[in-house]
Amino acid sequence: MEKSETQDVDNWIKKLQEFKQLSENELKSLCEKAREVLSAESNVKVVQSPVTVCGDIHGQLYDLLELFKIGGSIPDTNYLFLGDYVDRGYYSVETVSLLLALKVRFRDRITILRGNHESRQISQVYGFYDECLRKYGSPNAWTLFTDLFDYLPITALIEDKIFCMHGGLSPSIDTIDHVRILDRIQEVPHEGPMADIIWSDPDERGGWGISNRGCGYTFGQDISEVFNHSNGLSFVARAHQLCMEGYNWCHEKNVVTIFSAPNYTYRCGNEGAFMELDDSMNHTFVQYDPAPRIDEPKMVKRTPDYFL
Ligand SMILES: [Mn+2]
Repeated sequence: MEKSETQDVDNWIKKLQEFKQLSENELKSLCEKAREVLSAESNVKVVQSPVTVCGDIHGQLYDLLELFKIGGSIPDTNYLFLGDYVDRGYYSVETVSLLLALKVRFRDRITILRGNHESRQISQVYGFYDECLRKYGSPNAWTLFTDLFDYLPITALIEDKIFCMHGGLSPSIDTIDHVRILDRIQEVPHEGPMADIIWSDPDERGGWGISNRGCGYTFGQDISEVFNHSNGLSFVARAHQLCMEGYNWCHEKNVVTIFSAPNYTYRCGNEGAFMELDDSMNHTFVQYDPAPRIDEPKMVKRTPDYFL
């Protein structure tokens, strides 16, 4: 980037950190730059340690800024985000704009994968479309964002040892090489390997199961063990499910779930967490509580019934 462009992006980052949205023209320019950066990335983004791995954010900008405060800011700390930046929370527009601006400014310091909410179909239903309409006065911003989401990579591989995605494994994928040859530049499909990677969940039942989400599959410990063994992996790291402690090991440490939206939807009472990997690939989980906010609803703790 030229110096003036770098200054523009730095200004956007500053604005967004102050909870100010970008203008539609700035957003258009940001999405063009981000498309260039993301389209150069592989379906399996190679990531090196040290890196900090984060799960769902869902428009909770106060908590994302808190996460950076605790975990270190970019570019001093490297980050890998596992998707679900939008929907549910009050600041989806600013949250996803900030992550994209950081990606454009520091492309080697941050990796952002695609979650099931980074899609046209889901974000029309769970809040992002309405927020774009409210904040920009037309669906243009939502169209810019969702057209860009098609370029997000779908998995990352840290030091050949930790395979990362939003959802989980797929019955149509036995090897990581198989992910590399998928055509990912499209809306999240309803079925097939790309849908499974973005939608699936680990389960206590063995084998493959039907998911009650209507997309993806459930997979048992037998599946995770075989996949990790045949791909030479230590474990799979994914997001997509609320964890009361912010993270949750399952399948005898073959799979870990990371969830970084504390008090999800302002009522779940859960902690957020992220996973720090040092340069020897040792992992540490850092848990955190919701950041104080001035203009969001009072926090009500209640047990969730069902969350996507
Ligand atoms: Mn999800």
